[in-house]
Amino acid sequence: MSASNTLPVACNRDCGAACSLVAERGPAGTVRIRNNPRNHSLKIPCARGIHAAESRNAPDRLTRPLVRSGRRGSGSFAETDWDNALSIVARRLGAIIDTDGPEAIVSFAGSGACRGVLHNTNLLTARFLNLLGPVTWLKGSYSFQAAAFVTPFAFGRQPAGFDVRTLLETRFVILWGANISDTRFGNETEQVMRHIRQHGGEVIVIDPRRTRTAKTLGTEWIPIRPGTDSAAMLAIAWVLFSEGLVDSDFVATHVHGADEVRNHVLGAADGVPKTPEWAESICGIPASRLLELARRYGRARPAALIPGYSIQRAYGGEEASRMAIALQALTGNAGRAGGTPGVNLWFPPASPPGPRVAAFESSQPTGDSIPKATWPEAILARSDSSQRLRAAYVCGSNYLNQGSDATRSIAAFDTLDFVVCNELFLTPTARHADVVLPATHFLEREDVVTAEDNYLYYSAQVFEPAGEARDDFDIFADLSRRLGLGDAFDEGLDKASWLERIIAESAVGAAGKDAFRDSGIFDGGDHQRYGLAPFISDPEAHPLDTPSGRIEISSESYAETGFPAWPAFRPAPPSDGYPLMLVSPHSRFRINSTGDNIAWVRERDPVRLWMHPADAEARTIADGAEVDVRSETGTMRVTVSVTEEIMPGVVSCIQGAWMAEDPSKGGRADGSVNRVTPLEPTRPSIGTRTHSVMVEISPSPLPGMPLPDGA
Ligand SMILES: Nc1nc2c(c(=O)[nH]1)N[C@H]1C(S)=C(S)[C@@H](COP(=O)(O)OP(=O)(O)OC[C@H]3O[C@@H](n4cnc5c(=O)[nH]c(N)nc54)[C@H](O)[C@@H]3O)O[C@H]1N2
Ligand SMILES: Nc1nc2c(c(=O)[nH]1)N[C@H]1C(S)=C(S)[C@@H](COP(=O)(O)OP(=O)(O)OC[C@H]3O[C@@H](n4cnc5c(=O)[nH]c(N)nc54)[C@H](O)[C@@H]3O)O[C@H]1N2
Ligand SMILES: [Mo]
Repeated sequence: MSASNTLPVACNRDCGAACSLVAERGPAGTVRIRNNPRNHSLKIPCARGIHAAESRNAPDRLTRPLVRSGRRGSGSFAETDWDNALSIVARRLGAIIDTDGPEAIVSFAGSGACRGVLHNTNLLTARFLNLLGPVTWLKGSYSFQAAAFVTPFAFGRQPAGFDVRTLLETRFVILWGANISDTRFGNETEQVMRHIRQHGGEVIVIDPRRTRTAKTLGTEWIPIRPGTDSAAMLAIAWVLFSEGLVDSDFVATHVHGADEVRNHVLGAADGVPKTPEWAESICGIPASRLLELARRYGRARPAALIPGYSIQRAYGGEEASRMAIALQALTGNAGRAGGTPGVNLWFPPASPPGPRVAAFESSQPTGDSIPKATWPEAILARSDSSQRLRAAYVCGSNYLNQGSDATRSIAAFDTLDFVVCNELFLTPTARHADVVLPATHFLEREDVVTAEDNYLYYSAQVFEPAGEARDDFDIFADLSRRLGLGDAFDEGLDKASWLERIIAESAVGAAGKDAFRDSGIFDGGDHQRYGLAPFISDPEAHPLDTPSGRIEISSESYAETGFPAWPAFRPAPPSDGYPLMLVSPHSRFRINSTGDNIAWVRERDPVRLWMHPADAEARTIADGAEVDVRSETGTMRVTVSVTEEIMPGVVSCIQGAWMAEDPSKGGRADGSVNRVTPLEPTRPSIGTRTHSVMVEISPSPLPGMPLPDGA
């Protein structure tokens, strides 16, 4: 650990940003974190990075290995030493491999520390488990499964991402289900939007909630019913086609499938023109407002349409992602400076490459996969067969809390013989493990951190590990040796040597390493990257690797999935008796469930169910009351906030609250929303659809009473 009192660090969390910060050590072990003064002026870190020491120093950090001593999930554990804990893990995993093969082990790696080059919970877990053989892994993404699935049909493998600085001169932006002032999508986006607004631009926010983005950056808030974005977008396309607002020159040279989309939009195919009136009854936006928005959008040159991930974490979310791309292609904005291709701002599957950085190598596990969105079903389906899955390795994730249908998730874990979890805290998932191994916080280790934009960051070690906590790297290296794999995991090099090597082989280079360690920042230079640029400038010389070589807004290949070639609105299946729609967005102060146990976070973002006054009155529910939220899947109890910042007919509860220990035994209103979200995915991508859940809400019978069955 360096002796200096001011050290560069970089936030290693999963928001698409990666912020360079400096940590100043003060008297008596105090540490103050602030923005790195050498950052570009557009870069603003968020409260989670500035307050990272709150989680490092949290009183409930795990400091010793734990071995379960009571029923699974009961929270009864005995502390033990590392030698004993690791020998149990090695013995249990080894025995399962001997009898059932590595296939019986499931990797539950996750995004807890996902931006580190060395200390990366996804990569380290994959590297270790790969050494055991073809283990089973979870395929797909909770974040952007539908978007990642459909985007290659439109753009092929060409990166379609872009730097947000390309939008500085843009004066018309639609943030479609994108709450960027909370969820960030890079650390420049908020400032770029502020700049656009200050220079007279329009920033339109389409969201069922009047978010902080709508309030502080938006010039207009348009509420929309969740899961109906593709209907509103189709109506906008209807106006574009009907009023001559399609950029026919761009379409003629760069776009495939515009005729099919037009036929669908005008109703030639099914006899239903997708007019603003048609859309109004579905999405709740008045037809006149849609018409007027479409005209302004169609005439603005350039216009940036920026979807959030929310619109595709919904039933039929694939088609919302496809329509966002189609609109930007039809208006020529995909090819115009300051326009966008209609993909998300933070889009790992399609980001243009950043600075070269050597990897601590690890491929995806080579065994079979099960879809991430529906993993409990896959485990339960096999539980009585010869292919029974027997063990889970959890690292950097809180799957029991974050996957849909918590009851099924717990039931699935209960069929496993052995669960091991590397964690900083006793999360609901860790509580269901047999062995819990205390892991370090990112401020307790040195790393190189990657961003989605064109930078690399250096993160120094600021604190000693809490108690006996160890780096995941060391845990896996030790386990590998105990499993007879020698130094296959670390190749005989320690962490410091790996980092030297990684930095030397990166764009930083051996010559630049001292400056990098000193400033914390390596600038890749070009911040006007636009992944589609070569194709846009010369589509004949640089065709996309789609079948037509062009942007395919209707796709014959997509039709092979069983859904229409063109994007079409797909309503969520009816759910009798559950009239309200629930969304579960991401909290400003947490990262998913990370931070829910931190007092600092809880004070700032208490878990509340937002409900419109009209919906509350109809159910005689008062502000501050405890309510039961019921879906076909389950029940959760939560405190209500009656507010006009959500549209009628929709309720909202931020995701990520930890499930209380045993809610059936009495009443803590934990607001853990995945008690009510269904496992039935959106298709064909098999993605989660946590933003289109039908619920009914009633006052809790008596505060503190047990929840009804199915909770
Ligand atoms: N502060 C913070 N930032 C984060 C995260 C975090 O947990 N906290 N998580 C990170 C991760 S892992 C991800 S994947 C991203 C998630 O990014 P998103 O998926 O974009 O984030 P959400 O908060 O789920 O939704 C964004 C907004 O969409 C609205 N919304 C919900 N459903 C719909 C809909 O059907 N249509 C429309 N138009 N709007 C809808 C919500 O009210 C919310 O305000 O954020 C990343 N950034
Ligand atoms: N209802 C609903 N559910 C959702 C969503 C939604 O919008 N609505 N969003 C979904 C999305 S987009 C995502 S990405 C998932 C995220 O779900 P998860 O991937 O489970 O992410 P987190 O909840 O942040 O849990 C990460 C855990 O990693 C731990 N951790 C942090 N650093 C380290 C480390 O260095 N080592 C180890 N071993 N552990 C570490 C943290 O303590 C934390 O418990 O949730 C999904 N769930
Ligand atoms: Mo995510």
